[in-house]
Amino acid sequence: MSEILQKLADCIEFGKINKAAPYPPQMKGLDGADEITKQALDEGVNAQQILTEGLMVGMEKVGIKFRENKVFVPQVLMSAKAMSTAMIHLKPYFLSGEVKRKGTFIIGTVEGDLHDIGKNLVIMMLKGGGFQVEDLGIDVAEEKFVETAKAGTQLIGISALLTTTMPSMKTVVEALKAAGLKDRVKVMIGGAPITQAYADEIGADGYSPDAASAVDKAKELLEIK
Ligand code: B1M
Repeated sequence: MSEILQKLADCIEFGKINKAAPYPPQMKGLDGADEITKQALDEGVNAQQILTEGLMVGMEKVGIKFRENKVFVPQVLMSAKAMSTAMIHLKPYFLSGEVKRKGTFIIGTVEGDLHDIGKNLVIMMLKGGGFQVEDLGIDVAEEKFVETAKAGTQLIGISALLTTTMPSMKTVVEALKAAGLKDRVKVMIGGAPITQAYADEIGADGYSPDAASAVDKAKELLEIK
């Protein structure tokens, strides 16, 4: 990994948002995710590389430390904030795709689940891919998905990061069926614990493992070339 991407991964791992941030104490006065992302883009590093070889690497490390109880929620929140700050700089690069509207897409994180970094990345990629996206946010109840779908959408995206909130995806699919919307509206699901087998099990129309392939899957589901 290049030195700048390694620095960026460290900023995410240790939750260094920007130069002014006093946290973490050992990185006080140093550039943070904000400045280093800008610098990497200025130096011509590709936005996709910054995301996958810098930001995601740092977040993966935080995830491991979190699982092993080596860091706790406050530290992970600082990492999430550092990642979101960096993503602001990447947004224009992922949005610079086609401007033509390909279809409408509503997306949210399931009820009980507050994770939104992955969902926000999927939104960026979809917008860049030409979709019009409405973000319902986090902790979205099934009624909200159904009500918004009634107003007219072709595709609903549901994200879940917790094994305990995954079952709410099934609740949404069933609520759409009960409302008579399932034939008109396709459902795509994703998130770290989600698999194609789970999508098949709950009757979702599609699954994608990451934000980039979410665009291809959305096009496939809506039969867009
Ligand atoms: Co949470 N957390 N967390 N957390 N957290 C995980 C998910 C966990 C795996 C950590 C661990 O133990 N290693 C674990 C879940 C274990 C499990 O369910 N088996 C966990 C836990 C336990 C918890 C709490 C319960 C902790 C606690 O309070 N004791 C709590 C739950 C809160 C709640 O939701 N009710 C909690 C809280 C938090 C924070 C708030 C501190 C923070 C979230 C901040 C935020 O999102 N704004 C947080 C974070 C940051 C994580 C980790 C470290 C990172 C998640 C992330 O952002 N990854 C995570 C560990 C990990 O995943 N390594 C963890 C980066 C992101 C780009 O990837 O979201 O997977 P991801 O998205 C990918 C794909 O999955 C896919 O595309 C994205 C880009 O490629 N994708 C889709 C996602 N959605 C998609 C939708 C699609 C298609 C693709 O179509 C619609």
